[in-house]
Amino acid sequence: MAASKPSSKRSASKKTAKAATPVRRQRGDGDELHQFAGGTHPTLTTNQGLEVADNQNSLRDGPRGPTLLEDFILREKITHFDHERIPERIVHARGSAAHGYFQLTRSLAKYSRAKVLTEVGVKTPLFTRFSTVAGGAGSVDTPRDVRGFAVKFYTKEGNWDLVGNNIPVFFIQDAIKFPDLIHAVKMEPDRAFPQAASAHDTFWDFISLMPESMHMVMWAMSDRAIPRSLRMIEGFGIHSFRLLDADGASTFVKFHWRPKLGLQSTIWDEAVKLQGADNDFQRRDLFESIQRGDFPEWELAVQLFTEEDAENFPFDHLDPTKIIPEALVPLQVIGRMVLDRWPDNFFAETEQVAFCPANVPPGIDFSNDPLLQGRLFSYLDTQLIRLGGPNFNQLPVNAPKCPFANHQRDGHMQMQVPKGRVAYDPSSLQEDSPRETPTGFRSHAGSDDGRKGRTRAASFADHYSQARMFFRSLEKPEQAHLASAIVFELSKVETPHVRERVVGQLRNIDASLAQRVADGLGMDTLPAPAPTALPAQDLPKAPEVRVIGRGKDTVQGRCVGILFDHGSDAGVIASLRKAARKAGAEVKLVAPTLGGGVLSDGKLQAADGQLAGTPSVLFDAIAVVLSADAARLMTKESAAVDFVSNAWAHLKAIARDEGGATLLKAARVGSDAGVVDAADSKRFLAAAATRQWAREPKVRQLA
Ligand code: HDD
Repeated sequence: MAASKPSSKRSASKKTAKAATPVRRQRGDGDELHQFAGGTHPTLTTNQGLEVADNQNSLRDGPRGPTLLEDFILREKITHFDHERIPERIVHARGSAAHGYFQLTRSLAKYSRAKVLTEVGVKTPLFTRFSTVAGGAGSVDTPRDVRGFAVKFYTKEGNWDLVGNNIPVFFIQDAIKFPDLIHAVKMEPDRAFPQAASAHDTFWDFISLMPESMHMVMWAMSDRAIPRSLRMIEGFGIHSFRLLDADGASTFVKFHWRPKLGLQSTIWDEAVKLQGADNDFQRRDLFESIQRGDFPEWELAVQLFTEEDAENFPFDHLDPTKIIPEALVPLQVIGRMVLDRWPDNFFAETEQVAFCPANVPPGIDFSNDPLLQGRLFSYLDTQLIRLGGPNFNQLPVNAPKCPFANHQRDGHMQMQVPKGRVAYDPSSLQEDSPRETPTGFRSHAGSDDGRKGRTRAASFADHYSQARMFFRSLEKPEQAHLASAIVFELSKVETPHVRERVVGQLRNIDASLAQRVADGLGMDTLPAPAPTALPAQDLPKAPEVRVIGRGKDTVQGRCVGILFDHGSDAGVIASLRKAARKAGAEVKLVAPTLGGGVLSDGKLQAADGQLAGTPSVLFDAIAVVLSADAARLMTKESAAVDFVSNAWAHLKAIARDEGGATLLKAARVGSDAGVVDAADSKRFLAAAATRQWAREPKVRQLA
C-alpha cells in the first residue's frame, strides 16, 4: 500500500470532518489510523490483520441474492461471536473486581520468610474480585448471599491467592460435601428457579440434615449477607494457614480484611427493592467510588497462634465451621489494601481471573483443614474447563509479575514462544535452562498418625456452641432480622417436614430463636429438637460478629439524595450539598425530570436522577426540599411518596423543609431523631452517619 505524506493526511482529515463520512487512510505509514468526523480511530481489520472496507454488508450474490460462503469476513466475525461465552463459574459467577495494591505496615519476619509479609512499605500489586455465590453471572448484586472476597497478590516470589469470603466460617467441614451443598443452593435442576436465592426447598432440606452448617446458617441469615456496599464488607481467609520461617518453624495464621469505612448492611426490604432499582448496585458503587478517586481500602489483620495454643482451644481450628474469637487470639493489623484502578476490560480481567488457594509464596503453607485440602485441587481443575486449557496462567490478569520459567510446554493457546532444545530437567545442553533453587517453596514437614480412613475427628463434633454464641452476641435488632430472615426463607419452602426439621435444628441453638421462627411460620407446636452429637455450650459473647456498632459514624463513602423540583429553595440545597460533600459523602439530585427545575434563585438546576428511576433505596440518607406547590403535586405521585416512605422504613435520616414536610405527612412518615430540618445540615449529617435503629419497632413487625 502506498504511504501518504503527512501533509496530505492532515488535509484528508479536514475533508472528512466537513463531509462527516469516514475516509480510510492508508495503512503501513506508521500510524494505521482512520479519520472520522470528530475523532481518530484505529483501522478495523480482521483477526488476520486484513483491513475491512465494509463492515455493514455481507457478501451477496446480487443486492437481493443469497449470502456467499466465500464471505470469510462474515464467517470470522460470526464464528468469534458464537464463541464469546465461556462457561461461567459454577459458584461465584457474578463478580466485580478492581486492581490495587497491598502495603505491609508491620513485618511478620519473626514468623514467615514470605517477602510480601516481611518487606514493610513495599507495595505489592493485586487484583481483588468480589462475588455472590449462588446466582449466575447475569444475576443481581443484592441477594441474601455470602460475598466472595478473592485477592490475587502479584508478589515478587509468585502469586499468592487469598480466596476468602465475607463470612469467617463455612457450611461444611469436608470438601467432599461441596458439590452437594452447591447443588442444593443453586436453582433447582428441574424448574431452573429460584435464581440467586437460598429460599427454597433443596437448600433447606440439605442444610437441615447437615448440623455442621448451623453456625454458617446463622451468619448467612444475618445482616452480613445483605451488605450495603462491597466497600463495607469484611473478608476472611477462613481456614488456618501456616506461616513458615527460614528454618521451617511453623505458626498458624488466620487472615482478616477489615474495611476502612466499617461494616454496613441493608434492611431486607431495602435489598429486595434495590434489586428492582439497580441490578448492578454494588458493581456500580465500586466502579463509581474508584472513578472519583475515593479508593476502597481495607486493613489486613492476622490472628497468630501456635500448635500448643491450638491444643487448648475449646474447638478444633482445623474445622472451618469455627471462628477463633478475638478474645482468645487478638487481631494484629499488618497492612492495608487499596483498590485504585477499575479493570480496562471486564471479560479479559474480571471474568478470566483464575484464583486458586494453592497459590502461595514460600513462607506461607496450608493447614490440614479438610475443606482447604479439597480446595487445593478444585480450583486448578475448574480453570481447565472454564478457561479452556492449561495455559490460562499466561493471561495478563493471571500471569505472575515476577519472572517465571519451567519446562511445561504446548497445550491450547500457548502464548509464549519458548526457545532452545531443552524442555526437561535434569539437562546439560543449555546453560539458561531453568533449575531448582534451595530457597524455593518447601512444605511444612508435618506429621500425622498415618492411618488411612474416611473419618472425621471427634474434635469436629460440636456443631451448635458457636452458632449459639453468634446469635447471642448480636444486638437485638440484628437478632430480630435473623429470625425474620429464616421465617422469610422457610416461608418459601413448600415441604412442611423440611421447615419443621430446620426449627428442630434451631432448638439446639437458642430456644427463643426457634420459638420466634415457629411463631413466624404459624406452627402450632414446636418440632422436636434435632438429634445432636454434642449439646451446645454457653460461650462468652463475641462482639466482633455484630454489624451494628461496627460501622463508622461518618457519612464518608455514603450517598445523600436530595429530592427537589421547580421552586425549591436554592440556598438550602446548596448548603446541604456543600456540607455533605465536605464530610465526604456523594450527593445526587433527584427531580421528576432530568431537566430538573428552576430554583428559588431563578436558576435552572438539572437533576442527576429522574424520580421514577431513582428511588431512595439508592441513597443512605435523603433530603426533601420542595416549594409548597411542588409538594402538593408530589403528594399525588406514588414515586415521590415511596421515596420518603421507604427512606423512613429503611431507617434512614431524612431532612425536610416546609414543603418536604407536606410530602412526609402524605407518606405517613413520623418524627424522630432521624427526621431533621433541612436547614440544619450539621444535624442531618450526624443523623445520616448511622441507621435509625430506634425507629425500627415503629415501622416493622419483626419475627
Ligand atoms: Fe470456592 C470459586 C471462596 C470452598 C470450589 N470460591 C470461589 C471464589 C471464592 C471462593 C471467593 C470465587 C473466586 C473468583 O472470584 O474467581 N470457596 C471459597 C471459600 C470456601 C470455598 C471461602 C471455603 C472456605 N470452593 C470451596 C470448596 C470447593 C470450591 C470446598 C471445592 C471442593 N470455588 C470452587 C471452584 C470455584 C470457586 C469450583 C468456581 C470458580 C473458580 O473456582 O474459579 O473451583
